Amino acid sequence: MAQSDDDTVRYDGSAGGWGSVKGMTKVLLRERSSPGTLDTLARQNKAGGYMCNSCAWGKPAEPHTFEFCENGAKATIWDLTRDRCSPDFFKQHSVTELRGWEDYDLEMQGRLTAPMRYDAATDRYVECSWADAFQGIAAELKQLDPKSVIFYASGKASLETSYLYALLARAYGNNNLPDSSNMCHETTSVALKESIGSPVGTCKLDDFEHCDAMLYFGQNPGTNSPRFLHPLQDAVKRGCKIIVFNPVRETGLLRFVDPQNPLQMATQKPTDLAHMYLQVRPGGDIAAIMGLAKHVLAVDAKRAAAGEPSVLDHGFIDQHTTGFDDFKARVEATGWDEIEHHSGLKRADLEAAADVYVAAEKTIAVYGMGLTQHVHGSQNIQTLVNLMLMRGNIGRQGAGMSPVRGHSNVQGQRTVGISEKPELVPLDKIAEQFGFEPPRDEGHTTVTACEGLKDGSVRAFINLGGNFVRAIPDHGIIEPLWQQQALTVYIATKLNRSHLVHGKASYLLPCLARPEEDIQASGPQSVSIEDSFSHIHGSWGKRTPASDKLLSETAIVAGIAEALLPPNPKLRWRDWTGNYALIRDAIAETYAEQFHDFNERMWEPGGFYRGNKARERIWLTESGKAEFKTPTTLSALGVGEAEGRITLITMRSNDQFNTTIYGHDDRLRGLEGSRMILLINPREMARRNLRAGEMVSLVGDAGDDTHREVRGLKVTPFDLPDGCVGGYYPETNPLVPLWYHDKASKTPASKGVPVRIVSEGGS
Ligand SMILES: Nc1nc2c(c(=O)[nH]1)N[C@H]1C(S)=C(S)[C@@H](COP(=O)(O)OP(=O)(O)OC[C@H]3O[C@@H](n4cnc5c(=O)[nH]c(N)nc54)[C@H](O)[C@@H]3O)O[C@H]1N2
Ligand SMILES: Nc1nc2c(c(=O)[nH]1)N[C@H]1C(S)=C(S)[C@@H](COP(=O)(O)OP(=O)(O)OC[C@H]3O[C@@H](n4cnc5c(=O)[nH]c(N)nc54)[C@H](O)[C@@H]3O)O[C@H]1N2
Ligand SMILES: [Mo]
Repeated sequence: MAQSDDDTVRYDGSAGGWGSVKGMTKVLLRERSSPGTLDTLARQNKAGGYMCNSCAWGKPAEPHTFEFCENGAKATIWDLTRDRCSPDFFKQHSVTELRGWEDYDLEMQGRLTAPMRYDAATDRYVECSWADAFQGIAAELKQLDPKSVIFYASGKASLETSYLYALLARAYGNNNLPDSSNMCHETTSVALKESIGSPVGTCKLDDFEHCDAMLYFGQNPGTNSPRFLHPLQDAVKRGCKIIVFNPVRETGLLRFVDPQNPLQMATQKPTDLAHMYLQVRPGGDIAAIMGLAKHVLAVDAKRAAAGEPSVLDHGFIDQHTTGFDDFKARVEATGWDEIEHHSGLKRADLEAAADVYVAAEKTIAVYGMGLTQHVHGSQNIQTLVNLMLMRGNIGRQGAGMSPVRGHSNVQGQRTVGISEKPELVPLDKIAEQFGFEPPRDEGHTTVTACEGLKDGSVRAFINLGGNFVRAIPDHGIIEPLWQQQALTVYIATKLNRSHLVHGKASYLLPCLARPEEDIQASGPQSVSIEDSFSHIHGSWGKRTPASDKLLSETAIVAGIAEALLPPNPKLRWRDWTGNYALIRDAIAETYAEQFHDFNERMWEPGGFYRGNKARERIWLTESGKAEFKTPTTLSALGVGEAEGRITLITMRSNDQFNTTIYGHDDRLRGLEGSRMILLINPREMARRNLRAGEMVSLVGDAGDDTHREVRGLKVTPFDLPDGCVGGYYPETNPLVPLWYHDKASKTPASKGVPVRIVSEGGS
């Protein structure tokens, strides 16, 4: 930790370097990881090896000696702990008692070891057989209206499991297949699809070897995708310029010391990453991008007057796009004063950034939750697409849109059918392939599923991983409603809070983790996942399972399906469980163009590419062209300014994976020891008469009549723009209203939450 000149807390070190080695070692020692963990790490993310269970960053065909990062290692070590949360543990602790524990302490109990059902008489989870679990779940589900049951997935389970899970929901009778993506990159799936006809990014990993500039919005690679730091460093060394738009000065975008480079480790002299770092106000990106576009047009006009070549790609715009004239008119009509006001950035800085964009022949736009988690998140993304289209920066090497996905297989789950949107799934093909009529009506998203809990129409929740109740907005309101359900089923590796606020009947079904060996009737099984760049990789688990009572996620899904559904010779649950290659054959039949020869191709180094039409400039949009979408607002926030109101960004620390908290530090931001903090700049502190160390509450200020509050936050001076504060997810989730989400995709607006600060007195 360091105190800067203006007394804000910050980190003076670099991303990577010895800090990352220490961070990893700390978890390695504390987690008492089992012998062989280091072997597993050595195989991580390499062809024929094990694909990390952490983030979805690409896996290069020519990997580094160690193709894992501090946080990927933490995730693997976390899975391979020697600690066990066995049925004995539940004999000692009632569920009501455990509900009083901290989330951190729950997961620290270690791996779940045996299937359990909730016993109301003793208020305990008690061990049961797998057969009893499957029969019990099926009996409950048969009594319910299929439309009242949700099949949620957190984006980790393999393509094989996910495909079966989606079939299970549809054969049972619904499209209620929301996924963690509904809180994450659903904005991308909707906005990119509308604009360029692709729900996923258009880049491949090797595009980063060819780009001249990156426009880098709201994504934090140092913590959330640290293996990205290598391509970023290589790009900068080649002369590529990275322009960052982020309210927080994230260390991972400023300085990197490559832990695999002995010389750099010895000298600890970092590579400076960002060429310009623009601390945009939260929700100010549309305005910032309009500013960039405005300067591009101004430069173009100047060049035209001087008889010089245009900086716009007119050939591309004419042949491949619609809507340019409208967008251009809006940009020209937008004043610099509005742009500066909403973005919080200076005209001169935006012009300098646009000059870099104009000078670059090839540009990649990178983004994450800073763009997707806003009320006008779709417009954030679509305005960025517009800027890229102006210079033909989509559909050629070294250029394109690069959303950085979260969970390790979240994109893949959508690819193979986990989707509440029937139009995204080849339902006719499924009907033909499996001889049942899949439902055609729209299923529930995460947000509408919560609304269903509120109005009582949702009666049961099957959870393929995740910690739904902690991850969602308004969790203080949803938690009690969750408990009124007839049934909750949790397929999980470790205990978490969602398991303890169960429905009337509840089952806790422990599964193998991805690094573990999965032996079925035909022998050891491999699985597959899709990374952020639409490449599919095989993954072998080799480690001895945490308990001999664990089943694979695939076997659990098939077990429920077999007990629940009427016999259908085409739904070969038992054969599929016995041999996952047969599931891959079924996937290859449903998605022939993308997954042909799946079983062979999945072992290609670097994975196989399933293709993306937008990359070939074939636009699967309504107009058949790439569409410029004129934004209707300059602010991505859902409410305007008001006296006392301030915007909260909910953040991830370097010591967490979503709701899993590894520790209470946030090394790369220089923060230590507590997650109950409120980050705020000294100017805002002075304006609001706040002292460093003082305890405050945050109170929701979204303008509805629901009271939302989080107490006990310690005021911590931090370098942020005016008008905003930072707090951690999931602790501050009770402040995010359920209805406060992206207009088009319903992704909760977790980066632009309106709140007020209330002093608690004392410090
Ligand atoms: N170690 C670790 N790795 C992870 C995860 C984890 O929790 N821990 N989570 C995984 C998952 S599921 C996901 S989705 C990804 C998430 O990875 P990211 O997309 O990086 O998500 P966040 O860290 O939530 O926020 C990203 C950045 O947005 C910035 N930001 C906030 N508001 C704005 C804004 O209005 N505009 C701009 N331009 N920037 C803004 C924040 O300061 C932050 O640096 O990471 C994945 N990887
Ligand atoms: N305020 C706010 N809210 C947010 C966000 C934010 O930035 N701000 N981010 C959102 C985002 S991007 C996401 S993706 C969601 C995350 O929401 P979820 O995906 O639902 O949550 P996780 O915390 O990733 O789930 C952790 C649990 O998954 C289980 N688990 C871990 N590994 C495995 C496995 O291999 N198999 C199975 N079956 N289970 C496993 C463990 O029991 C663990 O406790 O949260 C969202 N919520
Ligand atoms: Mo995510």
